[in-house]
Amino acid sequence: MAPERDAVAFAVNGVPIFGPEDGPGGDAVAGHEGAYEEDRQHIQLEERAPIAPAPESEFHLEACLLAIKALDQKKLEEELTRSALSLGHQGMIMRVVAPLAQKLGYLWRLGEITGAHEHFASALIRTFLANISKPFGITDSAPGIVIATPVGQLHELGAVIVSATASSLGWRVTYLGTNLPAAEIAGAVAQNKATVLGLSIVFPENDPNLNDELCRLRSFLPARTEIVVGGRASGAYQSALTDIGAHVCSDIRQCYEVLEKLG
Ligand code: B12
Repeated sequence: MAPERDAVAFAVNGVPIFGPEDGPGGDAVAGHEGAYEEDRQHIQLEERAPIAPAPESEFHLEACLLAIKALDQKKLEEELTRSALSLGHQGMIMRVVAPLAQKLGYLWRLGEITGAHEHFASALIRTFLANISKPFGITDSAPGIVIATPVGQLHELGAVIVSATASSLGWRVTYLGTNLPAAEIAGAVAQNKATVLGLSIVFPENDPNLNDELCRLRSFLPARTEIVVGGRASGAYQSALTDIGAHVCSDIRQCYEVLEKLG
């Protein structure tokens, strides 16, 4: 039961003085636990600290970060391989690679790593995931998925992570890379007889053309093609995504659930 938020004292002029839990953001923990119904504007931090990983994956995450800070390609490959061996393919994606990509942005923003570290890590993770996804030996009868980012979306890791996820679940993946116009994406869906299209939307959150581009893309696709969308900026295009009937995934765990349902 949540305690009442009463004044802890009164000033000489009768103005109530509240405890620190009533200061801006001070009741975040209680709010998180559901103890209070928040009735003030929520405080939005510019960039959320990544969710803490499970203890066994934290070790791998830290080791990868050290390798990235040292720009040590061999070490990073070794650490990613070690995490795949100890956590499995899905565990490595969900508990090491996905939080690692998010933590990179966080550290970059703090000035703890540079753009060079970020490019180094993105390039290596991309190749690593592409290589590790190959041994799954997908057959022609497997359900097909095309994965891309729409025009103006240049960040690739979300799409790469989803491609690796889909192939680990037995999908026949056609990965198209980034920044592709609607007609090109729809053409690839038709050519490879894909039943699902996966789109990653990461940055920017305010592209005035993207809503129309998404609607155009829907109109080029067969009605039965399911569209699955994720990425940190996808919420900014929610109304267009609702209009086109997209399944929106807020994280990689949800991506697994949706792909398992559609497969
Ligand atoms: C790598 C990276 C870069 C690389 C990209 C290289 C490449 N080849 O992709 C480089 C260095 C080029 C770059 C450039 C820039 N970047 Co950048 N970048 C990143 C970083 C570290 C990862 C990006 C990424 O791919 N994320 C995708 C995944 C990993 O994360 P996610 O969006 O949360 O998605 C999760 C789920 O939603 C799901 N998911 C994602 N996609 C999909 C799709 C489907 C279908 C499904 C089911 C699920 C799914 O999987 C993810 C894992 O759980 C992010 C940090 C971050 N938090 O993302 C910053 C970040 C996105 N970048 C940022 C910025 C500001 C920039 C620049 C403007 C910097 C600059 N001043 O030049 C430029 C913009 C370039 C442009 N025009 O777009 C900011 C954006 C802030 C904002 N306002 O939104 C971030 C958040 C960093 C930060 N903390 O400030 N970047």
